Amino acid sequence: MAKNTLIQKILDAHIVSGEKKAGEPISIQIDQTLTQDATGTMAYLELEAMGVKKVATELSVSYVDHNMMQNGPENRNDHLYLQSVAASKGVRFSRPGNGICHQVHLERFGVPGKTLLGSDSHTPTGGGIGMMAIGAGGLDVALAMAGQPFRLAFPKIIGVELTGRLSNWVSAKDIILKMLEILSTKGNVGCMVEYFGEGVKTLTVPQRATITNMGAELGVTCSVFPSDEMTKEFLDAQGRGADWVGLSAGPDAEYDRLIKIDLNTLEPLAACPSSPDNIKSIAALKGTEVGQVIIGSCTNSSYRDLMIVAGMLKGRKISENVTLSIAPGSKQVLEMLARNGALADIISAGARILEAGCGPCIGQGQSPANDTVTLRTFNRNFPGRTGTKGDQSYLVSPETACAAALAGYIIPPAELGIAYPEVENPSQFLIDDSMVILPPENGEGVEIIRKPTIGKPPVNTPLPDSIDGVAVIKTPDKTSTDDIMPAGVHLKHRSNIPEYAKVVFERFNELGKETFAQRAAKVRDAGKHGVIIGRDSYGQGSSREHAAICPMYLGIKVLIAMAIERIHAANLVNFGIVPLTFADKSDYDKIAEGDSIHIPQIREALTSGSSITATVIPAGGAAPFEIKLNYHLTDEDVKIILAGGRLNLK
Ligand code: MIC
Ligand code: SF4
Repeated sequence: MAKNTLIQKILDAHIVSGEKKAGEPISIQIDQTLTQDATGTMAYLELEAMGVKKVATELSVSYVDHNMMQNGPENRNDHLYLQSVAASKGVRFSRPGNGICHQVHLERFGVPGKTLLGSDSHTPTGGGIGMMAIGAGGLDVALAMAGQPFRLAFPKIIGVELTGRLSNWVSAKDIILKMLEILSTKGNVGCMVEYFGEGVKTLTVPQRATITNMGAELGVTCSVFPSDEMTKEFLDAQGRGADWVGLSAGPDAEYDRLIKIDLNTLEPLAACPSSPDNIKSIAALKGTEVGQVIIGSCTNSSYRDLMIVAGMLKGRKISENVTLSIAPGSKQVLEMLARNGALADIISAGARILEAGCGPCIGQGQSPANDTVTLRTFNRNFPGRTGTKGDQSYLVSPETACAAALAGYIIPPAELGIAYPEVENPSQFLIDDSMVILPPENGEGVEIIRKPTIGKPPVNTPLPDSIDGVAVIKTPDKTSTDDIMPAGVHLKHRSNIPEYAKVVFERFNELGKETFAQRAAKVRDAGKHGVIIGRDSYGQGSSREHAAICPMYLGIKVLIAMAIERIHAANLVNFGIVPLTFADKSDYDKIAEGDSIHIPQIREALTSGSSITATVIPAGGAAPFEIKLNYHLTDEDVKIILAGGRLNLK
């Protein structure tokens, strides 16, 4: 049992209810929230539906960073809604062009020791500055803005002791890729990670943030670094020294699990297609031809990262066979590079400069050609996320990415034969918050702008007494929320559920056959209940609650999987879909798409906490059989599910 950890200290300062024992339900007070535009429109529509007049948090910021292509009116309609609703509810609004929510929040708003809840799975980036920063669905963030505590399970705490120092050309990204090799993306639900040890002192805040950012890929709730002299230096340079407090674990801290990483022994790594935990060394991949390199995303687009890249590119040209695109993390980063001349070195080398935002990371342009290797400094390489079917996307450090852009193939950056660029931590960042619009003291008179593509949050019906279900789809291991609700060209429909619901599970649709949406709607219109059958680690990846809302809209009532990831499970509950798991994992193999699944008296079972047995009637005519199902729901979860979702509970 963990004791005297930093995570426990922060939890102690914020706990509202519950028992401090791993796995037990607790609730914590949330100090700050963040939303981004792709999840934010729904979150604020939900906040409005709850009748909230003004947010109750210390600080809430609404960012625009995902939907910026403005291909058609939808994106700008979203921005106008977000800007006006922010003014009306007391939320700060970070305008398009100001940067990626996690990068900007770290620079301008993060405070050590505070809690941050964000409607984006990479909110844990804030752990780099010593925050307890957690990703959640939009509805949970709306509830936090309304002043309600956030519900989670008391974590198992994984301690990671860092010793030594990174060698030149080895990057913070390689530390988190090492963690992914050790822990994988599966089986870490309910854990939090705490970094400590001598090696921590050698890492700057942006480097720490790269590591906490990709904790999301481990599936842990959050990752936290201590707040030390490095943190103070960063906050001082951001003109926010007054926000600093020192924070660390007790000298006798104990962890539920201990991992040790000697930074001296690390080498450049890559997450190979198509999972962030498919790790190989760059040395082993040497010589692989590369067609595209992109540097950016909330993982690796800080001033430090792009200065290293600029130093590598200075006076050189990129390979003829590669395109190199660079998306800076924030206006602060971009403007500093522009003013100190580094941007000129980048442009001169042949890079294509994108605006400060998520861009290609969420499939907004820059899809690679077919059968081409793309090297990205991003955090996710789920199949098709680039916008190209069958993509070969590798996740690497900025150093490794830039080396490949120069060479045309994968090469350990140290072997390029160029000097390692020394980058000084700025003693003063460029501070200009003019792109963050402050809300008026009293926003009641503000008119909320609703263009025609701004819909309403759909509401579910209460859970029926029994499930008369049909298995509409059976999905493989690690089905991600990108598989459930694709982003890319469909991202602009986030505020329009009937439109977006047409592409649920698009990746699994087969040409010439009925789509998932059509099959689910048929089941629903026949008065039956849609069931999804999932495998291990179902719902990994993004926090998008659309992965619950759109299936719900199509009549899905139950998910049965081997294991369900934390944020997605919470989103299912919030929208009244029952998350169940197989008691015997081998039952997964016995069920086929189209089978009937009957769960008698499900309401009664959930209410009394008794076990659930379902009867499966195979569509092929084989004999019916029974399967046992488990669930891990709090009393509050059951109340929400019975009502058909949180919005039905007044
Ligand atoms: C992502 O990286 O997948 C996203 C887009 O940032 C999502 C949020 C979303 O789907 O809008 C996330 O990580 O939560
Ligand atoms: Fe944006 Fe990509 Fe970060 Fe998600 S992971 S917030 S899409 S940059």
